[in-house]
Amino acid sequence: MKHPDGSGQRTTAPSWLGNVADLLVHYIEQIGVNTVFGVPGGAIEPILDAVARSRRRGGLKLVVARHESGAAFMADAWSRETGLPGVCIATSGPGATNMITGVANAADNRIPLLAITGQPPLPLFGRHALQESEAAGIDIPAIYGHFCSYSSLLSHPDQAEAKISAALLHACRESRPAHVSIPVDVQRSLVARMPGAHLEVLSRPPRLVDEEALRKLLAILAETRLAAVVLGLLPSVVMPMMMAFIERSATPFVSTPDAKGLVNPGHPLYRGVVGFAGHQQALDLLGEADGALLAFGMDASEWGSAGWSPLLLNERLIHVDEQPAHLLATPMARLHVQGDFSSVIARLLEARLPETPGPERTGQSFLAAWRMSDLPSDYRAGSARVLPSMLMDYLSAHLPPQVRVVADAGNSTAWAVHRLHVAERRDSGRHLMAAGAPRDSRYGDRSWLRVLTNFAPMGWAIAASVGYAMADPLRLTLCLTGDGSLLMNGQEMTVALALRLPVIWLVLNDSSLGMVRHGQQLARAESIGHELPAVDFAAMARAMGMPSWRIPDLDTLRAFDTSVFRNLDGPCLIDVLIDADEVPPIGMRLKALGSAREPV
Ligand SMILES: Cc1ncc(C[n+]2csc(CCOP(=O)(O)OP(=O)(O)O)c2C)c(N)n1
Repeated sequence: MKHPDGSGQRTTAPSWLGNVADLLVHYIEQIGVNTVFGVPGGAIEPILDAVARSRRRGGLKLVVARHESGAAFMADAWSRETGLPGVCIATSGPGATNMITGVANAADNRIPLLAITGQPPLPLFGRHALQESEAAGIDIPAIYGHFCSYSSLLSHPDQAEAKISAALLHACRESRPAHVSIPVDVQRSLVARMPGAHLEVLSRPPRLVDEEALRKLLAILAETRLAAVVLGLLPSVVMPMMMAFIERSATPFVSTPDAKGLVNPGHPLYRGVVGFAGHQQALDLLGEADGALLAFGMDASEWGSAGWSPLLLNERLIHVDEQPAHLLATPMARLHVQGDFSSVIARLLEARLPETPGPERTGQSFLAAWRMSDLPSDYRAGSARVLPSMLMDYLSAHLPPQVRVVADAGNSTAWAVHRLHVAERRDSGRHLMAAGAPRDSRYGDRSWLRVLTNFAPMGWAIAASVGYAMADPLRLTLCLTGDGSLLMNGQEMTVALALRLPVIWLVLNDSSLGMVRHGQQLARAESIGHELPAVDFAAMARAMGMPSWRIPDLDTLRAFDTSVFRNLDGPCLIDVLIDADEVPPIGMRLKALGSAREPV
């Protein structure tokens, strides 16, 4: 058999021969991953060589980010879209430290990721080799070990199979990042054994259900009124069953901010978002209705629970989740049901629970109530600039079917969660399947809004949009971001340009760190540190080679040619100079920080 590096070196037995880097690539491919994200460097050259060999066979694609945190954000988004672990690669030293924010963000949001870093050759350890990154230098395995489910240095080629498969299994089974750091000489070492692990089968988390807890749940629901269903970030594949249960039991439901994209905002039983920038209507439902609250996939974080609202987190709560970490956050619940979502929901559907109609079940749908109450009063007449609220209404009206909106940390998330209501115009994901995308897409085709509820690093959405678009280039990705985030991470836009990915960057340009500015004002704190220079981002995008538009006022927005939203030919940028004074819906965050004045 030919050596995988194409050198012509031949061997008779064994029938597989490659180096440690080839073995790493083999296992990454085995679990179905076809794209890896990274930034090159000397200490990972053999891994890139192995990726190049894989590419020639039609295997892995390498997407080169501009900063390693961008590579991790891209891998994170790619994972959310495909349901497979994301893979990001950085060289030793500064490459590995740059990647930390992206991997930590994935850890805090429980996204499966394999982070790979390089090291100088083993014999140079302890001698101040350039970018030495183990115990005698900047100890990268130890640093990553603080937030990864697995972090290990491969100090001998014979460890490769055990450690690479352990890292991938940890990532997949625990839905968290895992990390391996591989010295460059170990990467090059030959492995003369057939790869023996079967990760394609073993990496799937078992579909277990706590049967006793499920029986208790069915018994409670047989005799207790179900007041509301709370939807957290569920795998999109279970949403049809979930909605069947909600509709059959005629139960009003709310969503957390990150699950808003799974829901049709016009559904007659939907009552809005409970959580950061959420809706009073959602809290009213939880507060007024007596009976059980049945929550699925809720992480009970600050942003995901309206600052741990007692209306949600109380003894009426029955919490169903696949992840023990989510359940640990609700010790006040009446019942925890740990188990695979589709199995639990299937059992609820089989049980045919009695419907207990109440007045709120016939109440007004979220969108209808929203149109009647919030809309007119929020507008501030007379501003020539575009109000962010108005921009959201404009986007709600003009965005095409199947759009995927990715909102950045800052006011973009607040406005999108509170005010962007893209109607149910999505398909069933058939176009994804036609394009050969993985079938069991976890958060894939059904979610139109992607936001973070944990960690929330500025600029995540800019790089994440590249990862989402790589996973599904047949759908428009619209990135809502702020000028501060763009100045922090805007370089990643050039990756989308190089790959001609259909991403629109829409900048809410207010010449300030808007969330900080408004937060200080609302809290009557000192006004400090939020000023940004007035930047023409449309000109910046043109300098990068990207089509762009600048929208300085309302009239220009009204005249804007919305066919741009249907162009899937490559990335472009829309720089909207917004009215910086409209107050964003961020009061809940201030309450949690303890800096809110009453009322916010
Ligand atoms: C990496 C990082 N640094 C700092 C923060 C704190 N922070 C949260 S929002 C924000 C301002 C964001 O400004 P911009 O991107 O312009 O968005 P805007 O709020 O104006 O829409 C800051 C500094 C953060 N979340 N992430």
